[in-house]
Amino acid sequence: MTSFKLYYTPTSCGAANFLAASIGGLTFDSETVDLPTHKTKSGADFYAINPKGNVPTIVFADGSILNENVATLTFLADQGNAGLAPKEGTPERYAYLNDVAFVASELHTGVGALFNPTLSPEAREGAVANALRRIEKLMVRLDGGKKSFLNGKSLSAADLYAYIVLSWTGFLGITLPANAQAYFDGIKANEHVQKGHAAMAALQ
Ligand SMILES: N[C@@H](CCC(=O)N[C@@H](CS)C(=O)NCC(=O)O)C(=O)O
Repeated sequence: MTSFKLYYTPTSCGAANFLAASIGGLTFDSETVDLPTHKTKSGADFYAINPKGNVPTIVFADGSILNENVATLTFLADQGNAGLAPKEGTPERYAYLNDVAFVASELHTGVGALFNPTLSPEAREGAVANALRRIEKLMVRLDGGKKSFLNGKSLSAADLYAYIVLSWTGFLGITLPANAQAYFDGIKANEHVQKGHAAMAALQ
């Protein structure tokens, strides 16, 4: 197995990567980052590790990094043993990439935009409506809530990512539609997800 170190925070999108690595049974080094100051827990300048300053960041033994969720989650899923991404070259693989790219480009950006403290009340209203539209699109993929997982069968790295993004609505005071809340609750209650959270909590 490739050795690597994961930089993350317990509530950001980086957490989905910790869960994917942990659920996949990977042995890995990790460190949390304080995003407002861009300092790692041990006090290092995070910009010196990743010039973009964002988590997730995976640093490999040769010093190279990955720091986009589509790539990091897929790498972790492929390295692990939990079937969090389908095999390369299969139709299921492209469907998985379609899901993880949707979460990154639409769901994450739509919900994440609400953390901007400079939004005027009008702009915030528009941003909430936009985030809810993107959550609705997620629910279309989940057949309105009939499916418990994006691929209709089993937990994938795309579900872990969507789950973490949906968790932000709690901090933001946004009420999820009932079907999205049920999807979120189902992923949260998943035994593998629970174990992943416990492994993360043990490190804090
Ligand atoms: N383009 C990246 C964005 C990742 C991202 O937005 N990370 C956030 C946490 S959820 C972050 O690190 N924000 C702090 C910063 O960018 O300085 C991706 O899609 O993976």
